[in-house]
Amino acid sequence: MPDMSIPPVTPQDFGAEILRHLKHSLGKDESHAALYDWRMSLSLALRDRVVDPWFESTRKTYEARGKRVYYLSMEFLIGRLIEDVAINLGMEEVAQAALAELGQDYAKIVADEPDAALGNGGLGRLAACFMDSLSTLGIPAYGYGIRYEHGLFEQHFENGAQMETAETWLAQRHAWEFERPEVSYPIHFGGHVDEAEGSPVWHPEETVMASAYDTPVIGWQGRWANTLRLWSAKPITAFDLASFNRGDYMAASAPEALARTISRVLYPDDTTKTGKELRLKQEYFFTSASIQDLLRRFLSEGGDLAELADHVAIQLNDTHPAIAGPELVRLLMDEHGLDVARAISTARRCLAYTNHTLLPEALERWPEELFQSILPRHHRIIQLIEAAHLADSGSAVRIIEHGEVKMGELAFVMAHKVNGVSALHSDLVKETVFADLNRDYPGRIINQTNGITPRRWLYSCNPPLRALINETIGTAWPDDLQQLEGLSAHAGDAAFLDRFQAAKDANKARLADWLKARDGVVLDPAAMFDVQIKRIHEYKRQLMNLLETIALWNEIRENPNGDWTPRVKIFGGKAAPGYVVAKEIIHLINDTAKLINADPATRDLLQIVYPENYNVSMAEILIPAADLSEQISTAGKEASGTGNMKFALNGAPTIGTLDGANVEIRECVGAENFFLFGLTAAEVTARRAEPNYARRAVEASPRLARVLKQIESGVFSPSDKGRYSGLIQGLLDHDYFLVTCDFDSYFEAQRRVDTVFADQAAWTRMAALNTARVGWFSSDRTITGYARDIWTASSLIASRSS
Ligand code: DL6
Repeated sequence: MPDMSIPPVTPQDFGAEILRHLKHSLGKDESHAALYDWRMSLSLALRDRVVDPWFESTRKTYEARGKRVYYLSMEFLIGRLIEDVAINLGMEEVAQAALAELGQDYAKIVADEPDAALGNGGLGRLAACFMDSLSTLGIPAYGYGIRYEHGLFEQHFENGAQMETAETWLAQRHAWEFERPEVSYPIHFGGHVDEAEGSPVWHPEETVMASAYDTPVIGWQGRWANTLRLWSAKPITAFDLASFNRGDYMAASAPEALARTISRVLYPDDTTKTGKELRLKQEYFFTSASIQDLLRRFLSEGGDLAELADHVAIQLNDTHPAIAGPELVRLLMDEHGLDVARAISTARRCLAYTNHTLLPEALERWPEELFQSILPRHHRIIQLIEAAHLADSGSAVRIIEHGEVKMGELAFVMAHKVNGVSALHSDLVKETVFADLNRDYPGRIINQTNGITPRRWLYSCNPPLRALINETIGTAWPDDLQQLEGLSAHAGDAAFLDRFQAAKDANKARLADWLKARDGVVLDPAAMFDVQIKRIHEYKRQLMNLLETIALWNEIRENPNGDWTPRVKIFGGKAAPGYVVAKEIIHLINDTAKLINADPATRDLLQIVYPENYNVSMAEILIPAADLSEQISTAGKEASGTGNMKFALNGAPTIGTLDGANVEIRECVGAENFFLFGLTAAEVTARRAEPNYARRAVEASPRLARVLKQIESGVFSPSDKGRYSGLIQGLLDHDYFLVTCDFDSYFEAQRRVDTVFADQAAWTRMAALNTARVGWFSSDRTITGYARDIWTASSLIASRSS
């Protein structure tokens, strides 16, 4: 039962609330209102209903004087919020009916909302799911991040090649946030540190203000609401009047432009570093503001710094906020007079760090010179932290080494717990990147397998399946997802399976309609929808998927009367603008699609579709419609994956390697309901040690050799025959991600998929068992684990005890 009851409202009354906003907030009457006006009025009317539970949650938190969780993340990939809020408030039907009575189309209004794309991919979307779960579970929490003016770039294809343009979600007013001009903190950069008097004084060269914007995050049934506080950079003086009066208008606006640069753009590159100095400034900017803010809150409640860790849990989402350790130590020492040992131990008891990748290029390291020039005081503090760490633990691992500041090591040393994001990944964290630190600090590394919020990733995005589940096992599953296991008992029931398939078919039809309306692309809903959506990266191996597609095309052409399973291969995802190989892969997919989709011999059996500008909202349409989930990364490289969980939950069996959370998904759904292929992580390492492994794999596979030759010789790029010769030579010379070695095994697994798919009853049963058995992957379970094992934080909802 909801802990805080939301007053029920009739469609008529809610309609009146929408009209009130239309008139008083938007200044429009019904006859002149545009789609934007209706969307804003609906959003504001919904937001109004979040405010009371939000205040009530804050009041209870103050009263309880318990622990607050602070989740620091450079990225929150939120997506749209209208549907999310309506569903969590239990108001979806009321909102639909209210708008219908006003002659408006709810679905059209929902679709008009821009995606808040303040993240690159998995890490940012995980942070958004965690915020949803923290509120659902009633754990007092703040999410802290950056209010980027421009979220992740928009992707367009020009003759098949990716082009990027700036994303503009804030071009229109953002309905959900509350600006807090009174909550702002100075953030300093550069300058020097004066140690002459014994107590160091930082004389910065540059200062900007971090200004807060709050978005309430409402949990399931409106029973709790936490805050997502995003920081925007502002100048200390908005405008240089003297320059203006001299006629130098550029100089007059320079302070504002400079400050705003810091929160202007989300870095579109989650694995390589660009714009080093600005990126470091962004990291320090939001981390410092967040630490200042949480300290102010703690002290304003009369807190004693000796007890800080009893009230404050700070989770670092990757190394991006790793400067939190030195910043907290700085504030405790320089502003509150703690000695260095106490400052470090206090900070460490508050801090924990989540590692999301083993890719060496994504483990942040800053050139020491650059670091010192921007954060001179922190540089000195890191030296103190390093000295304490070396002395106390006997470790030989340095934080500053070879002229670099190593943020992974810094985050590790300053955290009382470090976690990986799947069982396999956490083991590999222990064995590889942090092997020495794991030995020096036994027990510090733990695992918390990722999860996804079932509210967005089933309840909201898949209405037909939601309805079937409600009818079959009742309505208590959205915040107790393991209840889905109750569906297993129906997996032998033909009538249930027919309805399960009907739900899938309805989602496929919805996708087909959407794509036709958006891109003019026509899909055959009877074909298998085989979907790979994620960032484009060599380790995720979209290229292997494409090679298999071409091999299949060859074989269909050779045997056109064979018993083929019609397939639509759907790709979605963006490449970092500077990632040349990933962009080549996109181009190749589009070039191949052009040729294959036009081939009359195979057209009814094989189609490639790559809708541009993949984002959260597109995922919400694609995932429920997928028959098959492609999770085919090189084993040992995908830390967890969360898309894999979303597909399985929506009844799409996985074709995948033993990588990341695939391993645990397979254990849950059963090996017989998962299409496994490929080398294991240990075999990958061993294979890399063999000479010429790629060329040997190609020699052993005539099917693969033929495909590579076709691409290299320009079959798919007739106007520029050499376009892909570098890509193919690269594969033969240094196929680091073992596309060539796993190809045959993948091709065979796809044929097993074909066979099962042809037996519709068997396939639907497998799909239904996937849905039934992945309840464990709810982010509520993950957050319960963090609360128990890392934060020792409790739920303040009466019936819960996380
Ligand atoms: O933990 C969330 C997500 C994982 O599911 C993915 O497997 C992993 O690739 C992703 N990692 C990143 C790391 N980027 N950096 N730095 O996004 O995290």
